[in-house]
Amino acid sequence: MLDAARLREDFPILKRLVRGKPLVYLDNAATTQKPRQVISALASFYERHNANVHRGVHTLSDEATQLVEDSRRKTAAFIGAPKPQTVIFTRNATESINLVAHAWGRKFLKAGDEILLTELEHHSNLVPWQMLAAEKGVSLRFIPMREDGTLDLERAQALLSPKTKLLAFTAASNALGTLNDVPALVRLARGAGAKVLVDGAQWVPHLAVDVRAWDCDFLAFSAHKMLGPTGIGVLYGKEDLLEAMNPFLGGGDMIQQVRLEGFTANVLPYKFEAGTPNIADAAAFGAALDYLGAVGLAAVREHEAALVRKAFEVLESVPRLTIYGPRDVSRRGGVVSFNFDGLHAHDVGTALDLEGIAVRVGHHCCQPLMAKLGVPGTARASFYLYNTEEEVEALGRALRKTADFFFGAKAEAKR
Ligand code: 7TS
Repeated sequence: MLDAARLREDFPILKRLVRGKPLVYLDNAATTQKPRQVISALASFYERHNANVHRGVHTLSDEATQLVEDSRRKTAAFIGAPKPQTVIFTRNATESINLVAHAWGRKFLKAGDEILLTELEHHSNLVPWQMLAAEKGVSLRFIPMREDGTLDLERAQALLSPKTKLLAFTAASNALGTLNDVPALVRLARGAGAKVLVDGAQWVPHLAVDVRAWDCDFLAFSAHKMLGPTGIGVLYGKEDLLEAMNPFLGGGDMIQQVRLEGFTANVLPYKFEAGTPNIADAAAFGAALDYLGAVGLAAVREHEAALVRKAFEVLESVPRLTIYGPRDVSRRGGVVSFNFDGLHAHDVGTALDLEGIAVRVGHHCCQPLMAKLGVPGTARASFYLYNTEEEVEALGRALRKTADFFFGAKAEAKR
């Protein structure tokens, strides 16, 4: 069991007041707060080790290089990657996916090929493929979402064919919390001979992952959603695929040799890391991985599942509230999306902010998913290891107050 009260001591921002009330931070799917261990690692980099990497023979440059490579090794261990050089540091999950679209998609896909996506995708795992499709004459197809927010895997089978070159899907939905059956989806793709990209932005921070067990070809995620700094993302790829791909951006560090007539690309992972990388944040990401590793993802998952169960209990007693996504807690992560009948999600978000409660409102960068639900947006509470049952109760109280304010006595009548 995880001791959230003790962990909270590590997060200075959680002591903040917002509008005179203790901050209740329930926007973790957007970004998570940072423990002082990560903040200190960042400060310590600039105070003690700051230099550029891979360039100098001097001590500071060596130390900076070591710190980045330590983080790379920790990242590889965290996701079960066989070798550190199969871990590429990018800016975020979005850039990781774009890297694959450019460096793999442009080289290996041709007109008439198909990419299979799902209706659950974040725009980050949709728009890059739309751009590639427009450029290369590739077609996009979509695994439909059922009414409960889960994927229709029977339809997936029918959508796969020898034309399908890639299945790209999110492991966990940021908008509804749905946890997809990753092994089943990978098996389906393999049956058609397609490569697999998993968008792990909402999975890797919360549930254990082993890329060898999943047998995915690519995995993308962001450090800032897992206690780490902004500006660092990860792309894991199978080594032979990364070797076969073209470089992404051109410039310093990604080359082995340059002549006026051309260049030879560097070895992995540097082939995909052009220019001065985000050294400080990569170094501090190591501290986030240490922190999560010490808490343990099994405990994080158990804690979030308990918070979601509590959220259902509390929210189901709020009048005129619709909750979206699977009802079965084993099929969802720590995300609960909801709407009041006849109220715009922005009004709900503003009412909650008055109580010091931070949630995200809107389409959550999933406009096609919202269109399928028939709503412009939702309000979304998303949990992490430092959230508590008391905070879920505070959310429930604030929502009941909102219902009273907007619906008055009518609210009770409609229950
Ligand atoms: N994929 C999923 C499933 C996501 O939830 C997000 C960010 C991304 C990709 C992109 O991550 P980024 O770090 O590159 O921006 N999701 C959210 C969200 O739900 N609210 O804010 C950002």
